[in-house]
Amino acid sequence: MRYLTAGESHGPALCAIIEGLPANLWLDPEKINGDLARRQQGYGRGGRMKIEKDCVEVLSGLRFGRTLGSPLALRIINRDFENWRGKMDPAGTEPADLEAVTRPRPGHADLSGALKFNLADVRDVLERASARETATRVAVGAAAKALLAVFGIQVYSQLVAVGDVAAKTLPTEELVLRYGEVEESLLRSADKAAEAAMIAAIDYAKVTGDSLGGVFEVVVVGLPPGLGSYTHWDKKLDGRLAAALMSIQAIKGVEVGGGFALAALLGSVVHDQIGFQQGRGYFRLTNRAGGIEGGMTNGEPVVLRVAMKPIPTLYKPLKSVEMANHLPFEAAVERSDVCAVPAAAVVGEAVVAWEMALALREKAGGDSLEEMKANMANYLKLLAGR
Ligand code: EPS
Repeated sequence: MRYLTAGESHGPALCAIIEGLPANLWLDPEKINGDLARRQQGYGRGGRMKIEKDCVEVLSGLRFGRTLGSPLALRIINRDFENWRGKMDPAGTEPADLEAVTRPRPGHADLSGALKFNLADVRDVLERASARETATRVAVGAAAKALLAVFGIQVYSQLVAVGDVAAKTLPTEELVLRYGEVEESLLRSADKAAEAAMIAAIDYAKVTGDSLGGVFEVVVVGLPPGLGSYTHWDKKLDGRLAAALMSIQAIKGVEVGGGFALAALLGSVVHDQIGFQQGRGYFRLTNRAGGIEGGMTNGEPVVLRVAMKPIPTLYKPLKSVEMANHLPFEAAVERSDVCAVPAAAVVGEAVVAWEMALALREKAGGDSLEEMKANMANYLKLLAGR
């Protein structure tokens, strides 16, 4: 199973092609739209989100809501393209008065991208480097979630911090039970006091022309043991999840389970002790490993924490160099998000869902959902006898 995405932020549309979903999976485009809407929410977004109302069109691979086993093609229209006609048209002649962007913004792909691809107009870089691209990844992730749901696997997210304001996160079992509170929160946090403090921090950053990052958590429950593998470096699930999360724009760090904090502790207080119960099988007494040992799921919930840097597009100017004459200038912008950590959490769910679905496809194989289910049932039967 694999996917590709294409699309510029202010071009006509974003697209994705997913190949390798099993046949006979029910996929509701409205459910995909639900996740697209969740990504657009969150306190701290800028003016662009008032223009867009992301909506997926399924162009192939689906017949009356059921996958055919053929590639699924998805399209999300950029409503803002109407405002960029004459500047972002894929065809036609470049207008003589087209203004090139030659002032790279610190913290963006602008400068390195323009040098790497030998592009004179930084817009050629920033249009694709933009986090707008994450809309396609959320659509792809929603398809992966539909597959996971058939096998009782669910993906959740919550915020851990915005800037230096930390929230009390819900432990996994409570997160599942009280997820409605997280979903209703403007900052994906059930901690009301922290939510208010986070909003105040974002408001302050906004009036001072600044931006804020933060930390979010992605949790996956209902996983069988044995997804991923210890046998080779590129099969290790923790590595694959970290790579997927690090590939989201502005992400600077990923922790699995206890993460960096475990490095300071003694082994005897870190490792999750093993228990066994008839009917339940093997389990861990704690979950500091975050559900992954030896690059494989161990049957406990997978818990990942992800750090996002502050958005680099700032109203407050930062020093940069004009590429036309190498003279210094102060980079500032007209429109930006102040904080997009809640949106990034939804994107995090999507890329994690994809990696989990991939690992599940590797384990259960099959060309149809029925074949996949039978293979999975057989594996679970085998586990029940161990
Ligand atoms: C982004 C800049 C802003 C964000 C955008 C990501 O867009 P614009 O330049 O049009 O104001 O709104 O995010 C999205 C459009 C989105 O859908 O999340 C950037 O430079 O990365």
